[in-house]
Amino acid sequence: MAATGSEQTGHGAYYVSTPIYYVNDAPHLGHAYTTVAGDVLTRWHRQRGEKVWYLTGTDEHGQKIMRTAEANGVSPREWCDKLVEESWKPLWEHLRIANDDFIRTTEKRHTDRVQEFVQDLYDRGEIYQGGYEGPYCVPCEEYKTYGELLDGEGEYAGQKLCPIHKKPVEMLQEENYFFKLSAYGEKLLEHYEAHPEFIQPESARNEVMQFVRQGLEDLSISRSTFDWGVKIPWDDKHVIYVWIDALLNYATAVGYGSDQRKFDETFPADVHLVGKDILRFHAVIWPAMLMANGLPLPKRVVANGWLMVGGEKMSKSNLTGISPHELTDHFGVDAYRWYFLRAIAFGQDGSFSWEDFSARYTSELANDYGNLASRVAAMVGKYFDGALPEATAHGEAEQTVADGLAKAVREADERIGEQLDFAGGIAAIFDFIKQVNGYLTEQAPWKVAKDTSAEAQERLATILYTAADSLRACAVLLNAVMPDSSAKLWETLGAEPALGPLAEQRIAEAGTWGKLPAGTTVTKGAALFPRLEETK
Ligand code: ME8
Repeated sequence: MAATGSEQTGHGAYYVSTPIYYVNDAPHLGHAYTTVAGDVLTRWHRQRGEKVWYLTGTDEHGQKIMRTAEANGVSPREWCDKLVEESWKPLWEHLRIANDDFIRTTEKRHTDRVQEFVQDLYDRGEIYQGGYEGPYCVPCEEYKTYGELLDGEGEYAGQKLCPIHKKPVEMLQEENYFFKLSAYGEKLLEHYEAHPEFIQPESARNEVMQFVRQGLEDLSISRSTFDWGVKIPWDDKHVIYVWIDALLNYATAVGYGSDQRKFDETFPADVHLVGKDILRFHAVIWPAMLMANGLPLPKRVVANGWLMVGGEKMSKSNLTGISPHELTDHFGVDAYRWYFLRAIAFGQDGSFSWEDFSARYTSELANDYGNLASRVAAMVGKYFDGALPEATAHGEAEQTVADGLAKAVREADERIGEQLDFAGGIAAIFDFIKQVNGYLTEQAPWKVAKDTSAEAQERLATILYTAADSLRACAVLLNAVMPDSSAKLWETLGAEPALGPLAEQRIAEAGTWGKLPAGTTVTKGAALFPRLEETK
């Protein structure tokens, strides 16, 4: 975990969260998808010069984790410790996730505050004791309604199945505590109406509104049939329902009840990133809990679509053996971060295929981008001994490139930074790369170089400067998505001594033409995106 948001003082951090993931198993491509998206968003905002707080973590209580640990013959705590340290944190480091904090729901800083929050709701009369009976899905950790259940077939014939997990539900009957969720339906609808951006994308907003309009039931918030959880403070025969415990991580991790200053400058979240499966928890239950407690609501809950393999939602059971490591071994970490955001419109479902990844890698990363960088470095080396020449003959063709860059910056900033349209923002940057390639093909510097007249040499210098300054901007714009290759390119261009560290380059200035000063030392390093080995 590389905490890059160093100066976290003052007011108003841009606060982004991922779901805290269940640690019943190692992370898969779906978890990494949401986490990489959050990382790109937060790195982008850091390069806008904003203060940022990026939070991820793990959800460690509840029946699902307890049963998995039991099945593996260890205590839930041992199970979680091992997975967090050996699988989750290492994967995030490997993928260059620059989160500022990692919260585990078994930490005391969390559990104490969860108890306080729930006690406070109880004192306010928002919680009462009652009984409930209904079908429960342990993998979802959620009571289901009878209407949404599927009829089992084959090995599950005669049983009712969870529509998400396609596994039999269990009938639960319990005396437990209830949160008066039903009292918040109207207030939630008013909030959705007044803040159309609160739930994104639009399809997700519509689904939630329709659900709330049907009327909300009170929510059972405790369990007494097992004990792997946070105890209800006034009745220790019960543990707090894992979802109430989990949602509160967004408050406890940023100082709720412990560091008021930090809490005030960070909470509420600007963006809660979630998958579609857990949208209702974040867009219905979580804001109702906050309303009940008099706390401010998050600005946006943004749902990503499903990553699919062979048309099925990707999860442990149908992962077909592809782990994030298998992909990064072959394509590299940067390409991995880039591919899923580039290939799938954020918010929509998308199918992963090795072939599509290979094809895009070769055409966009290796050919369009990587080749451009190595050709330009090679020509500056060959014709100018590696010293970036001055652009003294800046003409119409160069101005068109400069205009193209300004447009790419505006579009990428709006799409990535504001709309979370990662695919659209990355496309704008790669369209610019194509434009620069087209410019080089037209200007053919390798032909101009053959003419030794002073005029031709000035043209040659201008063409290569134009391409190099374009690459300078690409390194800045792609740093959030592909930090390693951007750092390599920054080094190739000899930019750091003149312009300072890459991470400190501002998005707003990336489109200012001519930032890379003439005279920098351009070196031809290893290929940014080497050709793929034909192993698959
Ligand atoms: O739900 N496609 O944890 P979880 C896209 N602990 N995203 C996917 C995905 C897929 N195929 N599979 C998983 C939980 N995800 C709770 C959250 S938050 C207070 C508690 C991502 O381990 C997506 O973000 O089941 C989804 O919402 C999340 O992983 C579910 O992770």
